[in-house]
This record gives sequence, C-alpha cells and structure tokens, in this order.
Amino acid sequence: MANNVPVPTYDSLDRIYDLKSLAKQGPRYNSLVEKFTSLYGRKPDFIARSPGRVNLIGEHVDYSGFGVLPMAIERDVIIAVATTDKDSKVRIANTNTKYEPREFDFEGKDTIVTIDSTKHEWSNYFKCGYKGMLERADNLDKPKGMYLLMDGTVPAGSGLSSSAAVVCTSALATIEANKLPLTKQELTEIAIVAERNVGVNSGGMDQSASVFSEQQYALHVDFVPQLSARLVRLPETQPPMAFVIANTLVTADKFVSGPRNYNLRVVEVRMAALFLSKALGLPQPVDTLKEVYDAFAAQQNLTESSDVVKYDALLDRIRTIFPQDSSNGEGYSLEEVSDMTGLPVQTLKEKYMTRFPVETDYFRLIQRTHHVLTEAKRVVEFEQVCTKSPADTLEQLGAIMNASQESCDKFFNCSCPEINQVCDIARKHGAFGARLTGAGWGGCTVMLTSESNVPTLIEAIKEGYYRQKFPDLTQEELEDAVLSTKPGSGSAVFTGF
Ligand code: NG1
Ligand code: MG
Repeated sequence: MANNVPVPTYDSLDRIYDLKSLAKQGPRYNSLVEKFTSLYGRKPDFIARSPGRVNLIGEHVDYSGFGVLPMAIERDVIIAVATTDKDSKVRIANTNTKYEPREFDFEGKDTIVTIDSTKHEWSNYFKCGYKGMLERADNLDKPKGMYLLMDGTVPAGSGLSSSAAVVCTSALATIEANKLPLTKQELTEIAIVAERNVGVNSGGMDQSASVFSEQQYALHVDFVPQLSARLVRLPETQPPMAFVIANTLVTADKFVSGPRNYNLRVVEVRMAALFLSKALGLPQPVDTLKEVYDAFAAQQNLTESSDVVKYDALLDRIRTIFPQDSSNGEGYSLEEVSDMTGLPVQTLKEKYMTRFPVETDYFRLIQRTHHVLTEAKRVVEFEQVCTKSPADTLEQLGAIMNASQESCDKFFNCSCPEINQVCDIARKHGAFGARLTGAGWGGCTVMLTSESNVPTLIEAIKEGYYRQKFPDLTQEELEDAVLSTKPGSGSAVFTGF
C-alpha cells in the first residue's frame, strides 16, 4: 500500500506536507481517489485538506481581546477535486451517505451562489468557502466547473470545529481549481468572513488553527490590533507527550442556552471592563479587559515589563476595587451595575442586552474578571514552559491546564458535572492535566498525557464514563467520542496520483 500513497508534488501555498502523517493516511487517500474515479469516471486533479482544532489553553478570553493557544488535530476534511472548462457547475458528493450529493451553478459575479442559511444543509459549508473565494477573484468571469468528493473525520457538533475545517478546505479547493494567487493569510481571512454566511459570528481562532498549524506546534492566535498567528513549538518531552480529546456528549447549544451562559459571559466581561476603566482612573472608558490591561500597564509605567508582571500587578490592584454586592456574593443586580458604571439601567439594557438576549438576575463581574485575567496569564505561562522545556514540562503544563479547569468551573461557571467527572477520571489514569475546551457547559475535554498511556486513559474514560452514561453507543460513535491526537499540520493541497 505504501507505494500507492499519493506523493505531493507541489503545494499551492508554498508548504511541504510531512510524508510521515501522509503515509498514515495513505489508505484513506487511496480509497478517496478510487471512489472518486468510480463516481465521476475520471481521476481527481488534486486533494485539498484542512483539519479540525482543539484549544489547549485560553478559554473565554478571545472576546476580551486576549490571545489563545489552539492546535490543529489530526482529524480533518479532505476533498478530491477535478475541474472542467465545459461549464461552471459544482457537483459535490460525500463519502458519508448521510450527506446526499448536491449540484449548483455559478450564479454570476455578483451573487456567486445563493446560500440559504435558514436550512441546516451540509453543502452550505462548501458554498461558504466557494463564495468567499470567488468574491475575491475580481478578474475571473467564468470559474471552472468542479467535481468534488468530500471525506471528513472531524466529528460534527463536538467542539472540534468541523465547520471551519469544511469551509477552509472548500476555500482552498476553489483557490486551487481556479489557480488563484492567494496566501495562507488571505485564505484564513476569507474563510473567517465566509463562515458568517451560514449565520455564525465566528471569531477567527478556528480558521487560523485549521490553516496555519504545523506538526509539533501549537498556534498562538492574537485578535488585536488585528488577527495574527504565530507558531509555538511543543517541546519534545520524555516520555513523549500526547493529547486525548473526550466529548462529554452533553450538548450546550449556544443558540438555546446562550442567554444564560455564553452571551451573558460576553456581557459580564464587557461590564467589568467599563467599571474597571472608571475605578482605575484610566484615560477613557473601554469595552474589553485587554484594553484595561494595556491602559493600566501604561498608567503604572509597566509597558516594558513582562506580561506576567503586568497581569500580577493588575490582579493585585483589583483585589479590593470591586464594591460589596447586596446579594451575598451572588453578583451585582442591574441597579448595582448602573451605580458602578454610571450608566442608567435603560442604557445598560440597550447597550448590552438588546442585540443578543441575556437572562439573569445577577452579574458576577468579580469572578468573571478573575477568570479572564488569570486565564490570559496562563496562556503566557503555558507558552513559556513550552519554550523553556524544563525537566518537568509535562507536570507544569498539566498543572496549568488543571488550574484553567478549576477557574472555568469556579469563577467562570462554564463547566458541568460531566466535564468535571471526565477530568477526574483522566487525572486518576495518567493525565497530567485535563480541562474543558471550547465554550464548555458540555462539549469536549482535552487532556495531556504520555504517548504510552493513551490506551489506558482512553479505556478508563470508556469504562468510567461512556459505558455508564451512554451504554448504547456504537463502536463508531465511541471512536468519535474519545480520540488521541497530536498537533497536526494545517491546510494543504496534494497532487500527483
Ligand atoms: P467553541 O465552543 O469551541 O465554538 C466558543 C467560541 C470561541 C471561544 C470559546 C471559549 C464561537 C464560534 N466560538 O468556542 O470563540 O470564545 O467558545 O473559549 O462562538
Ligand atoms: Mg464552528
């Protein structure tokens, strides 16, 4: 089989794909090429690929303007593509027969293609990438017709960003089919905007991780002053490290429970930023805790100091700055927030609670601020341990992940009993650290362990969690629920088969 592995001859984005991981995927690529050939009666011209991602550290800090540290996982989306000059039709099929084949036409340079975001339709995600790319291609009157076959291994709806993987792959397939001269930076920017066509206000972490990641590296993604990403090498540890991802299978739909969780958190951290800018006497009122952090550092002449020093100074300073609430530590009422920020209740409602619905009696500004600042500091510390790579790297990284989980649970209240249970099992079976990843309130956990302990850890979670709580899962469902992964490489194109 090894000889059959498609050998990448070039990569439109100036990247050489690592042959080791390709060899592992060889049979899957071969099978995709075979299926494609029998479906369309011709061989594909190339295969485009983009992976899913997991966030290693930095939870619920992105919308406060702080950087995060995700990595690509090995699970991915691959699309085999053949092009034609005869028409500008797109025919798309999926190896998973659950997703029926679709066909659509290029609708001209203005519309490109209509996307009905009210329908939960798999091909919409392909259309997003296609449309996003062709909107950029000014002097392309007639795009190539395309024959496509998609194969995805990122479990859908599990917090591993299968959506970004599809959109990035389809955008890449469209670039390559039409030989558009674009960089990875442009691919990422377009994919971020494009995904909004399916009605999700996506932030940028997912697409950046899917496009830019490299094997052995995590990716530090910053959001201000603009989106930027930088590779962070994961150390070669002794024993070698591995990550395990386990889905609690508890679904927390942001659209349903958002008013009490995700959307409310976004509001709480913004209210906290506004209050702190006044209480600290900063030059102007600000909207995010990152702006508070920067302005406070400037005020204290700490601009040249290290991030850790700045975080500690701010955390120390705000320890006594919040007033007592009248609810015994439950949080502030809207009236209290009004007193603290100087904004009338009506203005608060308009500013924070109209665009996205929010339902709550109390706003827990102290706890949320504490989480965000300590978590942002943990991103810095995690990166420092990776760079310095001390003898006890695994223990140190694990401790940071555990501290993140505790903070998410106690201060940000975004964990849930099932996440806590899976993390407990993991720590008892050889995980150095375990935490929720993504928004929380269900969804996935990520744990750090040694490569050799992966089978033991996975078996312990199957036995202690899934077999008790979800005894009816099929083998395939189990394989999608708990999986081991290493930092994988990002978007790439393969040709030459
Ligand atoms: P998930 O649940 O992985 O999609 C969400 C947000 C992220 C970030 C995390 C919490 C979306 C699309 N994603 O991630 O931007 O805020 O929660 O760290 O809303
Ligand atoms: Mg998504």
